[in-house]
Amino acid sequence: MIANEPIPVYTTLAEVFGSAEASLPYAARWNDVAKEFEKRFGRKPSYIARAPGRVNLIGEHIDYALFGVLPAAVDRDILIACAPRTLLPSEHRTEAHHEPGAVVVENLHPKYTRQIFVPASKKSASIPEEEVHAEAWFLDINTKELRWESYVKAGYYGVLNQHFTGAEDLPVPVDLLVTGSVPAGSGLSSSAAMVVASTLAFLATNGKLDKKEHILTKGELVQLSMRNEKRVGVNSGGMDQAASIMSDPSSALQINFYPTLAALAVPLPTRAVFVIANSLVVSDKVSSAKRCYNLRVVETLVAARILANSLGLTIGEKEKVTLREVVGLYQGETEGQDMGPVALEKTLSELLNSDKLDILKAFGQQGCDLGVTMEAMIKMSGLSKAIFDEVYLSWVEIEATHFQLYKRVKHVFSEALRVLSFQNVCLQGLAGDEAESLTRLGELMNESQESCSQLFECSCPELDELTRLAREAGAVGSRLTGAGWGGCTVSLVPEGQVDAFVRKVKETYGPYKSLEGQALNEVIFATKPGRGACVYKL
Ligand code: NG1
Ligand code: MG
Repeated sequence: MIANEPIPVYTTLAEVFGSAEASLPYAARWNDVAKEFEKRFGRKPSYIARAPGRVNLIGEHIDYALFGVLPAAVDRDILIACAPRTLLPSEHRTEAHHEPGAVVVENLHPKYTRQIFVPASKKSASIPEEEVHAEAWFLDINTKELRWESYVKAGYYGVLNQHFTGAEDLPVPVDLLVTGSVPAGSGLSSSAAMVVASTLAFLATNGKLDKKEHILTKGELVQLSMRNEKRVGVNSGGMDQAASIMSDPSSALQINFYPTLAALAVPLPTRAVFVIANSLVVSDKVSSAKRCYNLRVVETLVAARILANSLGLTIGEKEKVTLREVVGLYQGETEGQDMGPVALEKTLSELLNSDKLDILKAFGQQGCDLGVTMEAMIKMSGLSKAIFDEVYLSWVEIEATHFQLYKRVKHVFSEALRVLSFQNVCLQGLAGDEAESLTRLGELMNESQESCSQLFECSCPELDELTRLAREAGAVGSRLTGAGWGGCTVSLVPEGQVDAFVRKVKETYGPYKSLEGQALNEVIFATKPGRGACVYKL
């Protein structure tokens, strides 16, 4: 079980990369960040925490409905060089960065300026009793706009509140230096890479990673990082953190979230090359969350309850049931049980091919599904307005006049089926015929793109165009990857045809026309599955 493995802590770069030879192309970057840390903070770093970005091959916007997904880590990553500072006696703490748990964080990229922040301890502060939440520490995170340090703070939040609960137990002050090669806002999950690396950096500098009583596992780090990332204001599922932490260089990673987090390595056909191409439209998920990402989370959750009602299933009034759970209850699965892929495939197909989802439609005068209004949606949920608000709206800000429940569920169920089919092809091959396997995988990716674009409405004109051009340039399949609304595409290209493919896309996609050499390689490049997060102890 990958989830039960300990977080790797290495003491040489050869271990980090599997061999001294494999570490060669990367060593300069690791040495640079360590040297620069020493120059800026006057001592060597104690650790470098590393977390990679990921590409999602298939299974978009279904992780928060608790259906399985199939991503792989990429070799682009975030590195955080870090070291604790000695906590001075209280009379010598004359500046903010001397306080317990204070953080000084810098970034090698000049665009991201130095930040200093100090967590507030609710234990020591004179906060009225009723204001004290269950959590012991507070960090001010801006959830309205995208700020780089928010991800560093988010990673710290859970470490503070999970590991510093006793009154005597104080976090050390820490210095951090960040460098990243995952393009931001591109659907390759630079955000999860930042949160995971930050979580690891704070665990390591506080000596919490390999305590004698308890060695942290990959599964535990996924859970902690998932909760941490939500602090930034996007109610994301767990795909990115799981991929960043549990990936393996030999294969893609099938991640299941239900009934518990589990990951399985899925080998990819040997002739399959996945090429990432950036649409160059920046996807700012934080600022657009209320109209895009978080709205989709609410739509799929409310749809799950309405569907459950119409299927005659009993759901507790305050329960935020997911679509995966509804499918399980419908099939007669008991809590904590997993019906397995064959039964899941059967149940999902049955629901999609019946008229059972029609309950989610709202027909307008022309007979087309216009989506339902807030009022109609509350009525359909069978809940009072007060309870509806509490369960579905109190924790999130959304903005919409109509909610597209039918389209969203149709996407989620069909996408979950495509993930199962994709895995089957990878695990069994199509009677050993590689060309046929690639064609089938490509078809599934194209169907996924169509569904993201038409049903889930998370594509954009540039992503639609770039995936179309990719197919014309020789990809057997092409789709957006990550949340969408901008960012990257992933295309499946048969081995040996990658150079010609890249050339053709460069000639036809407008924003690439003037790019050459390294600049072109920054926006369109082949990738293979990379290794998961680790800590390097210097
Ligand atoms: P990106 O766009 O890579 O951050 C987001 C979510 C995932 C998943 C995908 C859509 C975060 C951190 N991650 O990915 O959990 O829902 O969108 O499949 O927001
Ligand atoms: Mg992200």
